[in-house]
Amino acid sequence: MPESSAPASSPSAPSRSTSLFDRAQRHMPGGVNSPVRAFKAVGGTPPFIRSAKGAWLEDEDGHRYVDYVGSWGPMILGHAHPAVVEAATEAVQQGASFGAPTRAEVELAERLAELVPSMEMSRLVSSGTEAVMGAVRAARGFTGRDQVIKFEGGYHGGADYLLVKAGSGAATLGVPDSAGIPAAIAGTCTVLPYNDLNAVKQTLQSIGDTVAAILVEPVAGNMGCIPPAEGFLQGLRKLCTTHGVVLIFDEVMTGFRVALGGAQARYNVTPDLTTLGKIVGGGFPLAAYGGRRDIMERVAPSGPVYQAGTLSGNPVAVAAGLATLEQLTKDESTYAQLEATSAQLATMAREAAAAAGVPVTVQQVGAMLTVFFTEQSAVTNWNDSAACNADQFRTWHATLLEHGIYWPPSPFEAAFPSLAHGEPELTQTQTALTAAFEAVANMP
Ligand code: KE4
Repeated sequence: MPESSAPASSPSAPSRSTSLFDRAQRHMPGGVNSPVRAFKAVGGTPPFIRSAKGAWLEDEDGHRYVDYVGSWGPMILGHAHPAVVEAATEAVQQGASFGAPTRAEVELAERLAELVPSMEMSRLVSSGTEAVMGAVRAARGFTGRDQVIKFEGGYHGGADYLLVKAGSGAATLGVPDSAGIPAAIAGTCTVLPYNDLNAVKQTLQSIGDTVAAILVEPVAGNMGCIPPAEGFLQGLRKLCTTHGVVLIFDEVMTGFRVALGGAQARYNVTPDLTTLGKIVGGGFPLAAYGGRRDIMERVAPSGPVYQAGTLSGNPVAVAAGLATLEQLTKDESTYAQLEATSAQLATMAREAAAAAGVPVTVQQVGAMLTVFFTEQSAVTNWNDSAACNADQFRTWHATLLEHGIYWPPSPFEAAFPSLAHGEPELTQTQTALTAAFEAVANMP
């Protein structure tokens, strides 16, 4: 990360982020283009980021932060990785977008089928939301059924019928059931408690012949990091097969993060369809859905399930995605390194909390983790996560930020270490964690 170049604003003048946030709120809802960025859950002015490199962000006032948001997951290599910058630069010089088939899209579809074998066929889109919408529509078209089962606290993007008891920013802002969703649409979604296999079994026994799909985050990340209970994913697989329901793993967050082949590889459970996003685009607008050939062949133009997109398979985004996957697959030790860094961070948080006498539960799977402010020994579902101490999280987050650590600004998110996080970053993080937990311990 280059040394900060901006002259720090004088203590009395408002920071540049403050001035920009004031301007932003005049012309953008909440001053942001995605709600969680507004720091509503933690308060204060969100730093406006000017640049990033490796594990570091720099804001408009020249403040530098160790970044654990990583653009909400995509930046697993670290920011501005040379191979990704080179690939995207070369691609854009050949033209930004053609709206026509390209070689690179074929190469990425082949790569996805190789790295995620359940994705025999795939369709590229521009966001995780689109990928989930495409997968659900394919499942509905394939089964001729309407109902979708999701889990409370699960977040799958902005499709109307899925913004029901949703996690992530929707939960953060207290609108898990968004306004603007017609009851008839919301009624096509059945919401069950995460990790409750009996609830799924009973629901399928009563309405199974109306259920097109079960949509699940195989490791929950949008109510904090919550691993699947022993046998949960395997049980979903068995129940879906029994009832002719399409099992959709939403791996937009977990794909290439909890293992090279995603959660389905880590837990050895094969879904019928998978959605990918974030990492697969290397920070560019690219996502994908795919899976069983007999389902995906129903998608237009080979079948009657329509789905389209002007920028789907965008050549610059595909080049960045291919370069990212190449970096993730070139070294046998990549995922051991990610796991070790994340486990070290989790241990540091547990130790700092214990030293300050603050009860927390830290849950980590692969390169994602969450610090829950709770005395419970495990957080297994939305109710557990929602019961955590939001005030303590707020104080903790603000202190981390003061000490140059940019942690996800919501208790209902996961933190994302990258391959660029090394000893210098962890050392600064350890110091900040000590201060942050002491601040919590000293709360009135
Ligand atoms: P996008 O439409 O934001 O690309 O993807 C939606 C989505 C789908 N599925 C899962 C499991 C996801 O986590 C997401 C988006 N994740 C949030 C962060 N938890 C995006 C950040 C934001 O909303 O600004």
